[in-house]
Amino acid sequence: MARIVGLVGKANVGKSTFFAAATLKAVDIAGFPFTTITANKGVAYLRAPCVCKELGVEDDPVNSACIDGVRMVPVDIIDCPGIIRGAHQGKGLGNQFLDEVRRADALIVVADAAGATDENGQPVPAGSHDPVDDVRMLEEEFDLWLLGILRKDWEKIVRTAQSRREDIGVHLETKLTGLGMTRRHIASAVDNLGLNASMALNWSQDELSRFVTELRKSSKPLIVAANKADKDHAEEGIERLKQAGYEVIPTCAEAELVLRRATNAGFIRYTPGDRDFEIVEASKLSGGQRNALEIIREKVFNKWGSTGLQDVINSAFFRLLDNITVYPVEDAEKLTDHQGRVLPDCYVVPRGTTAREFAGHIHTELGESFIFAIDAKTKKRLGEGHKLNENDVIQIVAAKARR
Ligand SMILES: Nc1nc2c(ncn2[C@@H]2O[C@H](COP(=O)(O)OP(=O)(O)O)[C@@H](O)[C@H]2O)c(=O)[nH]1
Ligand SMILES: [Mg+2]
Repeated sequence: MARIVGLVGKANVGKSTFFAAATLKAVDIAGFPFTTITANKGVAYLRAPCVCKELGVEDDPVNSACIDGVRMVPVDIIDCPGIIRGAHQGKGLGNQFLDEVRRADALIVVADAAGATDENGQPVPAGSHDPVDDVRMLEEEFDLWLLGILRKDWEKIVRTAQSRREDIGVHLETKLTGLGMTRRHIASAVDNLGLNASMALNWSQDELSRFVTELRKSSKPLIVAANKADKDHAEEGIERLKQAGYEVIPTCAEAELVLRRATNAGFIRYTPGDRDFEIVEASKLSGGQRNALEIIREKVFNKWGSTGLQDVINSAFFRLLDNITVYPVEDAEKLTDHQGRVLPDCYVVPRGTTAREFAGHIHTELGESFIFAIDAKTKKRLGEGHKLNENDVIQIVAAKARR
């Protein structure tokens, strides 16, 4: 429902460190029923202002956590295998890489901003490799792979569409659904390029290539995590990435991992996304630990404001995927579930989700037997087609009550 974000990039940029940090429970969350965790799929958390503040109530969260009015809401992310040149021909873990990426709805491209690793992830002097190349390689490999898939059946697809006088989108969609690409993505790619879909057989190789690139951009939007921002020469790399037109956020995955571990050990107080941390009991820390924390403060917080991880995750889910947070309740007056817990859950859903679709997200039966919804803030009745807004608190009234 909130869709999935994939962590991608070449070897040794810090993808696994990012994944470990992002999925390390920094908060206590009772249960999150609809997530299956596999080897490289995990639960990360979005940071959102909790509606409890706005409503002036004390909440009792279940599927998420509320830390001083900040909701940490679970979302799915996957750590994809490293990509190398030639991946589209199956080089390295190419096939595995593309199999993971096809599941992702948006990508966080982790890059080595310090430019201290070459194309294959081998160490080189800092500043000697341009991180822009790494993002480009990923885009190029993906595009070549997609082009290969499309070329295979291009004539057949286009001829079928033309003979039936149907839009190519209809036939392309069947071919591309497994890649997370829909008719909407196809149509927007055609439109953005000003191509004529009914003349698709006459598209030049160049037009087909540009179509593929546009399709990737609309179906797998990306943001760059300019990682290792704590290292020398990182500013240069970050500047280059920005100049190249990418949406870039400086990150320090390693620092975030240290901070979450220190939080869990009770050494510091820190909520992911905070712009500083507080040492709880300095006497508990060894000299080395205190030193490490001071370095993080100096090289990360004083320089960049935060570790950047939370900003990247939030940007991917809220901006790239245009999701909103919505709070389901079973009693719109008391704002509770059937156990009397106030604002128990917070869901991340695409903007434009209707009241009935939201009911279906909570429980299939609830969607099927939907009668109407109640906006707990205004107490107004909402019909099935009503589009929900950010931070709505919604009661679903259905024929078959959820047990
Ligand atoms: N200085 C610095 N090193 C980092 C950072 N993130 C990861 N690393 C280091 O980079 C190396 C590669 O990290 P890893 O997560 O295994 O990269 P992956 O191959 O992309 O999954 C490891 O030695 C990490 O400790 C960071 O933000 N700053
Ligand atoms: Mg890794």
